[in-house]
Amino acid sequence: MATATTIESTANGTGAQDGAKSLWKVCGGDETWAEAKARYVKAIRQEDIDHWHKHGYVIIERFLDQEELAAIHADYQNYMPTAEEYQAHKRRYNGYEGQTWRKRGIGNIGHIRDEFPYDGDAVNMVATHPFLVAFCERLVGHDDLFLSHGAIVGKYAGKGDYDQPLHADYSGNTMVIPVENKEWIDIPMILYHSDVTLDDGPTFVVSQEVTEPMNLVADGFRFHTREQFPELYKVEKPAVVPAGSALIYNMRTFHRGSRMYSKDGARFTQFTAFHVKGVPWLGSTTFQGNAGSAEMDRFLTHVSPEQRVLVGFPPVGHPYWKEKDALEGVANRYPKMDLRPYGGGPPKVAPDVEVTGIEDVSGAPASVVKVKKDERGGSN
Ligand SMILES: O=C(O)CCC(=O)C(=O)O
Ligand SMILES: [Fe+2]
Repeated sequence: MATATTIESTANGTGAQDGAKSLWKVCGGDETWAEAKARYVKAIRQEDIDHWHKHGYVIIERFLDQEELAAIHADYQNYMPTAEEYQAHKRRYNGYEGQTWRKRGIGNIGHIRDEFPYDGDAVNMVATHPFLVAFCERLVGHDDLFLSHGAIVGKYAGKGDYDQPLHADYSGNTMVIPVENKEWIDIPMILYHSDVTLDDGPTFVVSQEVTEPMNLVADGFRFHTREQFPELYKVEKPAVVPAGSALIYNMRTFHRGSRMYSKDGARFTQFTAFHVKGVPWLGSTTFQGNAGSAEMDRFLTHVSPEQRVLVGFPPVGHPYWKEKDALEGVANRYPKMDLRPYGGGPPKVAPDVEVTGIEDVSGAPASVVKVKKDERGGSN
């Protein structure tokens, strides 16, 4: 079992657990995005911002509350087994990797991974959680951000060896190397949806106070092994955290996944990142290619206009909405979307009405065809 000192715990939760509103009450309509973000802005502590600047990472404990976590776990079950299901049906799941495209020929590494967006409001909302967005806005000093990626990951005791060498994450996220200039920054995060003890394969992190003087980002290698850099492994610290916490780090921050020692546990995490908009070498993903999927339709119709902007939707007030057919066409494409903020009309159909749409092979108009859920087409 690992024995390193854990990252110092600062009781820095967002107050969400004190009865404040859960995030999907935001989309439920009793709080606007701006109000929710303002609430979370107040929860940001200067010492956490300072910690991130000094060390290249910060742990925020319990930014999610129990209600949010319960809904997140329910969504995960659409994509991957619980720890108990995995233990009871190992043969069924042993080769299963999830539906991620991010395999890059590295073979089965034991975890299960699925990419954003999802058929699940909780995991969709967490990827663009107002606290995370507010925190990144504070780090960069403006709100011109874009979601870089989102992924849900399950690691299961016995399914794989999750021990990694120390690395920075940039190699799969940019074609160049991340520089120190924060004008061009991509800010990665790991969200822990289950408790992480030393036995559950905590993420280990090394302070940039140690790594920056060594110039490790510029040496051309992703992985920095224990044999080559024993001094780094002496000062790495494990992120031992309660469920609902986040590790917010930097593409120059050295960290690693570690071995699971528990006999039957599972560790559920979500990887997200936000990058400064308009910088072509930042961000691993564009989400325009997800357009027309049931998952993207679900995300777009259930979130606020501000969250849509994070994945590449035109903002409120943009000249796009004045173009001929724009409002009408988008309303027909997404009959559940409220286009009033853009100058259009209210939703054409109620949220619980099942509709097919432009991707439907029958070619039926989006707003009039009712189908059973399991017959649903790819897009509203
Ligand atoms: O799962 C973890 O704790 C970290 C994994 C990681 O750093 C990676 O896969 O790049
Ligand atoms: Fe990593």
